[in-house]
This record gives sequence, structure tokens and C-alpha cells, in this order.
Amino acid sequence: MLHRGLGDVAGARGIAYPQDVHFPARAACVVPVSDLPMLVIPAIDLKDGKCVRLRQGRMNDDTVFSDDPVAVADRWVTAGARRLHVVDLNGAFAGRPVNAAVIEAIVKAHPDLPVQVGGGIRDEETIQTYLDAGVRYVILGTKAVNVPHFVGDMCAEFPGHIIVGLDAKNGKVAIDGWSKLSGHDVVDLAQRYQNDGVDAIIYTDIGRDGMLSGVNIDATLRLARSISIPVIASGGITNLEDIRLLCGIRDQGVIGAITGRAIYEGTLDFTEAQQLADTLTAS
Ligand code: AMZ
Repeated sequence: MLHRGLGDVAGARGIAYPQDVHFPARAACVVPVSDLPMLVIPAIDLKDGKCVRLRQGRMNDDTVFSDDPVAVADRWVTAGARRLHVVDLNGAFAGRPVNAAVIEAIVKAHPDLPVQVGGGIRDEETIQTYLDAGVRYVILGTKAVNVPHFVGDMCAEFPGHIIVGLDAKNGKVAIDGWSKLSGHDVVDLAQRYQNDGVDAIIYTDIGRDGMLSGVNIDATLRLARSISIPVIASGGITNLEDIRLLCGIRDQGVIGAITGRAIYEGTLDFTEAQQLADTLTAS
């Protein structure tokens, strides 16, 4: 199912993006990510230039893990990360990039690594700037909720580079740094993007995010089954059992798992997690 593949498309819009060198099988452009082992994706959440983890998205409930996010990125790459998830938390609240310089430094340090970036990306110019800097995927959250046609417009403009982030509390999608609830149901909203050509939907269970309380497998499965867009699960992942559970629904279109607090606090060993996913989901 090629349409489900994350389009790490080199040269989209004439820009020479590096191939995903960590997936040699993709050199021939015949193996979409949806047919590859589940990706375990380390999260780097940026607040005031530092790498932090929040609990349930509350800015005043943060744990600082490092004041050198580039070194943190190096650490995960050394541990075998094939992709990074980077969030500009200040940006998500401000509605525009705030930690862009740090993000650009991470991307420059790892030019071949696909990096997905979210937080404060609300217009075409910001997308263009991030992609020009070498970011592989931009994540649209608030803008995708408030202006759904923006998603289709941006997919047409930047094919292969758009991910939608749906972050939900009790099934309702949150916006503006998770400070407001939109009233939209996750599945209803996700279905609106069905034919837009988005590369993936990142589904975050806010109630579990940063809480080490286990992934919400039922809600993730419900979403994955209701759309043909690949789903990346986020929020609550704690240990190898969560990775095992998510690998069990890999064939429903769950192509990735974002992990934050667990790998920083050591309840999950990143390398072991990706190795387990490779073992369980290699076709
Ligand atoms: O933790 C939070 N409060 C938070 C967070 N992690 N708020 C937003 N975000 C992330 C979303 C998504 O990746 O998970 O920011 C991105 C969405 O930002 P925006 O500005 O598009 O709504």
C-alpha cells in the first residue's frame, strides 16, 4: 500500500533532501515505511532552549533533562535512532517558532537523519523555513484543527513532508499547547485529512503523556482502524511491554512509537526497544 508510506521523498519540490540512509531497502523507493519495522522515535521537547519533559503538557510541571539538546540528539542517534521527534514547546504556546535555532543545530548535526518538528508551525512560510533548514517532516497541530483545509493545501505544496499531530484528552483534541480543548473528536477530525496526502498522524494521549502510565492501546487502535493514514503513537509509553503491544497492532497501520520520559528516566532502553520492534515487525 504505497499511499500509506511515509514519503521520505528526496527532492520533493526540487529540494535535495537526503535519502533516509538508515533504511537501505528504501534506496529503490519500493518499500514504504508502512511495510518496515515499527519505528521507535525518541522525543526531544524544547523549553527555553533546554531538553525537558512535561507531565500532561503542563509547562510549569517540567523536568529538565539537559541544557544541550544537540548532545541529546547525538545520544539517541548513537543508540540507533532512525528518526527524531522534536517539539518546540514555547512555540506551541506562542503560535510561532521560538526554539528554531536549536532545532536547526540538531538538523545540521545530523543531516541524513529524518527529523519531525512540531510546535508553533502555523503558516506556509514557517514550513518552508524548516524544510529549507533540512527538517524532514513538519507537524501541524493547532492550525490543522482550526483550519482543516490548510492540511490539504500544505500537502499539495510540500508533498511527503506533512504530519498532523492530534493530541487528545478524553477523546477530544487539544490545541494551543494543549491549553484549550477544541471539542473535536479525534477520529472525526482524522477522517477529514484522509484524502489530503498527510504522511502520518501522531496521536498523543495527553492524560498519559509524561506519566509513565502505559500507552493507550485501545484508543490508538480505534484511530488506526478508522483511517488509512499511518499512525504514530505517543503518550504514556513506559517499557518494552508498550512496544510489544504497539508492535501487535503494527499491521493496523501503527508505524511508530514516540518515547520521551521513559528513555530519559531509564524505564525503557531505547536500543532494546528498537531491536524488539525490529524483531517483532520485520516482514
Ligand atoms: O506538551 C505540550 N503542552 C504540547 C506539545 N507537546 N503542546 C503542543 N505540543 C506538540 C504537539 C504537536 O507535536 O504534540 O506541539 C505540536 C503542535 O503544535 P501546534 O503549535 O501546531 O499546535
